[in-house]
Amino acid sequence: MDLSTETLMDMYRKMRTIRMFEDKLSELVNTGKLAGFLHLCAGQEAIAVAVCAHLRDGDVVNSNHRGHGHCIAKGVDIDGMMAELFGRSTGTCKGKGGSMHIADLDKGMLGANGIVGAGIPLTVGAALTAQIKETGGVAVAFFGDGATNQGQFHEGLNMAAVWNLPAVFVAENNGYGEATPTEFVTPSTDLTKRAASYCMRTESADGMDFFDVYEKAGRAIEVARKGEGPTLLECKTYRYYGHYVGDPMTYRKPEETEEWKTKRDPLDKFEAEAVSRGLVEQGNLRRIDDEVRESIEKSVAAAEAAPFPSVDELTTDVYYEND
Ligand SMILES: Cc1ncc(C[n+]2csc(CCOP(=O)(O)OP(=O)(O)O)c2C)c(N)n1
Ligand SMILES: [Mg+2]
Repeated sequence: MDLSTETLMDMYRKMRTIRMFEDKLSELVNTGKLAGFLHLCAGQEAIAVAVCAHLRDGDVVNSNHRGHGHCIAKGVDIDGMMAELFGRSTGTCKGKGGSMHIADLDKGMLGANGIVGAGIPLTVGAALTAQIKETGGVAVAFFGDGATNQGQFHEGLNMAAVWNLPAVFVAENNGYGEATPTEFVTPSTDLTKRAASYCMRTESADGMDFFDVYEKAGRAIEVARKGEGPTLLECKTYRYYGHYVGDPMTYRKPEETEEWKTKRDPLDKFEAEAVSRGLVEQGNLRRIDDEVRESIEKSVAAAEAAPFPSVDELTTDVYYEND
């Protein structure tokens, strides 16, 4: 494996930040301190971090409604994100986007998206731009299993394949779309089969295993960067929270969730492997835990103290003016 101790610790820090960010949001909503409709990605951290580890500054990602992890993995600042969720003017989008519309173009984060599947054609467009301008850039779409039943998925994959675009389509197959099990609405739970009709290369990874995703995403991104076409990368995973914060979760048994949490947790798995191979020291990981916890607490305090956008901000950043 080509990962240094320093890089591994950085990967762990990012995964731990996503986990603690999501756990904190759940607590804030449940204690009435934060309002809004939130979809948390705890359990799915390894995918975002392992994929984004291969991306460069000029590369871009598109996300979905469950997008906090993708933002953090692509380098969006958590203070800005927290303030955004609190609707404050210091937020990533000046408090006017919220959870499902966080975008940070400077970081190559083209946006979370509340419309299931909508990040896919945006990714195709970004990949086409990279191809035409010969930037060597790669565009990545993160989406769920449910999105693979959308027309946008099929149209997007078709176009990316026909034009041999530098794109990677990352399907986070967490077994459910809202309360519906994947097998109830999708003929095969092996989503890579869907790429066959577009003659697209595929990779299938254990989304709970950072190292597996890292290896397969690395190949897919390298192929795209070399101009050898797109890949559909399926990552099998699980979301620990419900579809949204407040979901009563009557459609799945608590034992099922418990099994994933206790036996397949991506952070535990990463730690067990990295420590047993002598790549990182456990004490350093605990130090990172403490630092991340403190940074999340600070981001909440700063967000709560920040002002709301003023009324004259209402019509700014809404329409693009061509000057
Ligand atoms: C076009 C569209 N249809 C329906 C919805 C309502 N909706 C929001 S999330 C979701 C489920 C998405 O499931 P999946 O793609 O598997 O992502 P997950 O929530 O599991 O991460 C649905 C149906 C929507 N937002 N957009
Ligand atoms: Mg899903």
